[in-house]
Amino acid sequence: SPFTDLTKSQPSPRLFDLPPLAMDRDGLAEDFKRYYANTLGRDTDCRSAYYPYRALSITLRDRLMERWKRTRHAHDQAQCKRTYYLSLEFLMGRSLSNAMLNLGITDEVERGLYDLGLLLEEIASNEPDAGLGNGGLGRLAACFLDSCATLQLPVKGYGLRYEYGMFRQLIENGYQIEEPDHWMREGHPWELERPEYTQRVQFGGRIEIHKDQHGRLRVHWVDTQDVLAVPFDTPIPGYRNDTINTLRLWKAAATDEFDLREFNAGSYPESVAQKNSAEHITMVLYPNDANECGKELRLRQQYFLASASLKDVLREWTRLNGDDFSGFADKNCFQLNDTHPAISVAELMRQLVDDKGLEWDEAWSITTRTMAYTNHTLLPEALERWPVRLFENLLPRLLQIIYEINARFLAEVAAKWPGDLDRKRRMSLIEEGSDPQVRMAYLAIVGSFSINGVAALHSRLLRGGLFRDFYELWPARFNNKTNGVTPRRWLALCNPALRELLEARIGEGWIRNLEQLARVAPLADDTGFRDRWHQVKQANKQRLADLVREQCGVEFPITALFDVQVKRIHEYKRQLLNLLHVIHLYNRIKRGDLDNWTPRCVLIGGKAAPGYTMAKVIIKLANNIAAAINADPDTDGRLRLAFLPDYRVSLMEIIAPGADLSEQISTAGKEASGTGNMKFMMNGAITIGTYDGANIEILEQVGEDNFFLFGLTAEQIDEVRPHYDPNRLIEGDPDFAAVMRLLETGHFNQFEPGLFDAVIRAIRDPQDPWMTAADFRAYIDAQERAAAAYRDQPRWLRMSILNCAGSGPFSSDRTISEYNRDIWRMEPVAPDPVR
Ligand code: B1H
Repeated sequence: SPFTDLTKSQPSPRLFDLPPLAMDRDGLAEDFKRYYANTLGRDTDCRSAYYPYRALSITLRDRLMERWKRTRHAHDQAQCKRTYYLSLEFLMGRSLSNAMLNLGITDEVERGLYDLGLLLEEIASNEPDAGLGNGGLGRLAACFLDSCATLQLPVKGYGLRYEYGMFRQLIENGYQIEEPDHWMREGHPWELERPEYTQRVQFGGRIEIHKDQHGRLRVHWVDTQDVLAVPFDTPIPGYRNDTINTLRLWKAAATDEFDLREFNAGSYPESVAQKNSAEHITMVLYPNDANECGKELRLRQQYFLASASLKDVLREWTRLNGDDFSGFADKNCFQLNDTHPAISVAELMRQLVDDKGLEWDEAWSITTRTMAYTNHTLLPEALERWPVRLFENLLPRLLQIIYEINARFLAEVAAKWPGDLDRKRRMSLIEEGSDPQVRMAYLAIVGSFSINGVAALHSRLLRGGLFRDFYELWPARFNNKTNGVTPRRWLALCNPALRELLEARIGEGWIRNLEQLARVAPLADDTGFRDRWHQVKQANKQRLADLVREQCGVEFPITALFDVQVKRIHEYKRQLLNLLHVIHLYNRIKRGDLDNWTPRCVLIGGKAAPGYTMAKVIIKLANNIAAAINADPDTDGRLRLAFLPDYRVSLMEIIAPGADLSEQISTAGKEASGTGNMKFMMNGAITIGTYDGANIEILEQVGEDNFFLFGLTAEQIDEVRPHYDPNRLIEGDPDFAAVMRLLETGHFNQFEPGLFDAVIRAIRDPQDPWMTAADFRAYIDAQERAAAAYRDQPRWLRMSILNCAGSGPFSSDRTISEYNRDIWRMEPVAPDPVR
C-alpha cells in the first residue's frame, strides 16, 4: 500500500515548522478569500451559498489542525492513561459554529465576513447535520466528547462512518415518509482520512488448532472473508483550551483479494462486484431507537467496530511496549455505550489470546480491568440477544470464546450459590431454547469492572430488577452516572441572546462551570432582570414561530404558551397522552368553557422507526388533529397544534430556546434518563413531567413550585397494573369520556374510517403496558396548573429563571468528571498552547 510504504528520505523537522495562523478578523478573512477563490475556484458568477460554507470550514479546520497535532504530542509525551468511548452512534449535528465558539473566534469571523458582504448565520445554515445516531444515546456520546475535550481528558471516540445517517423525515398527507440521508454527498470538510492506520477485520471462516514452536496449542481462525477498516478522524475541540481530541470513525472497504475460484471460472466482473458486500457494512445507520432489530448486518457492524478499534489500540500499545501487556489495564479503559459494542469483551480476549499469545487467565484479568459498561434502557424490547447459529456462521471463534467465558462464569455462580440451578439458568450468557441466544447485556456485565445506569432511578431499578442477580454477585461494580448535556452547544451556542444577558450579570464562567448559573437565582425577583429575560424569551419564540410557519404552515403567536414535545416517537414516551390533552382543550373551546383561557401553541416533533406501525399511526393522528383544530375558526387565538417534520440536532438548537413548557411525560420507570429535558431547562423552559428518569433530579433542583409534577410513580405503576381498568377511568371522568367520544366517532378521520382503531384499542386495553389512561386526569390537572402559572407572567418568569439557575448539575462536564473520578481515573493533560 502506498500509505504504509515508508519514505526513503527522512523528512526534516523543518517540514512541520509553521508559524501560528492568524486569529483576527483580517487574517481570517484573508484565508477565507484565498480558499474561496483559489482552492474552491469560485468566481463572481457563483451565487451558491454552499461555497462560502466550504471556504469557512477549511479556514477553521486549519486552526484546529495545528492544535490537534499538539494535543496528540502531549498525550504521547505524558504516556498517560487513555479512555476509548465505543459507540455505534455519535449524533454530532453541525460542526462549524461549535468550532468557532470553542476556538473563541466567533466575533472575529463574523466581522471578517461582514467586511466581505457575507452573513455568518446564513453561511452556517448550509452545513448538513451529521446525523449518525438515533436520539438521546447518540447525542449523549457527542456531548461527552465535548466535555472530555473541555476537561482535557485523553478520551478518543470510536464509531462507524455511516454513508447514510438517520433518515430524513417527510410528512405527506400526515404520514411519515423516509428518505435516505446522503449527508456527505458534497464532501465532509471536518474529517481527515488516515489510510495509514487501516485495519483488517475477519468474518466467517473456520477454526484450526496448531502447536507452536514451544509445543503450545494455538488457535487459528482461517479461510475468513476479510474487510478493511479505514479510519477517518474528526477533531473535537475543547472550550478555549487549545485541546483537540479525536473521534475516529471506521469506513468499510474491500480488500484487493479476489475470490480465486470465481476469477478462474471466468467471472471476473462478478468477482469484483463481490467487493460491494464488504463495503455495505458502514453504508447505513439502523434507525431503531430503543428497539432491537436482530439483523445479521447489524451484528457485522458491531463486530467491525469492536475488532477494528481494539486492533487500533493494541497496535499502538505494541508499538510502544512490545508484547508486554502487564501494564495495559493501568493505561487503557473502554467505555461501552450500551450493549451495541459489547462483543468487544470477547474480541479483546480473542486478540490477547490468539493474536498476542497470552494465557487465558492473564487475558481475562486484563479484559475485566479495562471494560466498563453503560446501560441505557430497561425496556425488554431493546435488550440485545443474538442467535447462537448466527454467531456460529459469522463469528465462530467469538462464539467459542463466549462459551468459555460462560463456563468459567457459571462455575463462579455455582460456587456462590451451590445447587441453585434456576439462578444458573437465569444468569447464563446463553438463553437456552429451540433457538438459543447470546445475551449481550450479560456478556457486558461479566466482562466489565463497572456497570452504570444513566439516572438515579434508572440505576436503582437496574440493581433491584433487570440485573438483580448480578448485583447480588458483584455489588461494587454497580454505580450511577446521571446524564448531562454540553452547555456550550445547548446554551452558549444555541441561545446567544441569553448568553449575553447572563454574561452581563454573572460573567462567562458558567460556560466552563455551569454551577455558576446558580448566581442568577437571586435575580428571579428583580423586575428589571425579569423584563430582560422576557425580551430574550420572546425573541427566541419568534425564531421558533418562524420555523414553524416555514415548515408546517401554522402561525404561532408569541404571546401564547409554547408547549413542546420533541423526541423519538415511542408509546412509552406517550405522545398520545399529549394529544389527548389537545383534544380535551379543543372540547373545552367547542363547549364554550373559556373562563381564564390561556392561549396555547402545542408543538410535537420526532421520528418513528420505519417498522414501528403504532408510532407511525401516532404521527398521522397528530397531523389529523392539527388539521382539524387549526382549521376551526373557534380555535383562533386560543389553540394551535403543529407537527414539525425531520426533528434533528440543528432544529433543537432553535426549539429549546423558544419553548415555555417542556413535555417529559413518559410512563414512570420507562425513560432511563432523558436529556432533552435538560436542554429545555437550561434554556428556561419549565417541565411538565412524571416522576421518571432524570426528571426526578430536575425536580430536586428546582422544587415542586417550579415543576409541574403529575402521575403515578414507578412503584405505583407496578401496584396498579394488575387491576388497571382504563374503561372505568374513561367512564368515570366526563372530560376523558368526551375526548374518547371525539376520537371514536371518527372526528379526526372523517374520510379514513378505522384509521385510529389501534390507538383507541391501546388506550382502552387493560393490558396497555404504558398505562396512558392511568395518568390522564393528573395530566389534565397539571396542564391547568401550568396554564394558570403562565397567566401570571411575573410568576412564570421567576420559574423560568429558577429553572435555568438550577440546571448546573445537568452539564455533561459534571457527568464526565464523575466518570473520570469513579471509573476512568485519568489525569488531565494540557498541550502546549499555540503562540
Ligand atoms: C436510549 C437506546 C437505544 N436507550 C437501541 N436505549 C438502539 C437502544 O439502535 N438501537 O438498537 C438505539 C438506542 N437509547 C436512550 O439513551 C434512553 O431512552 C434515554 O432515556 C437516555 O436519556 C439516552 C441516553 O442515556
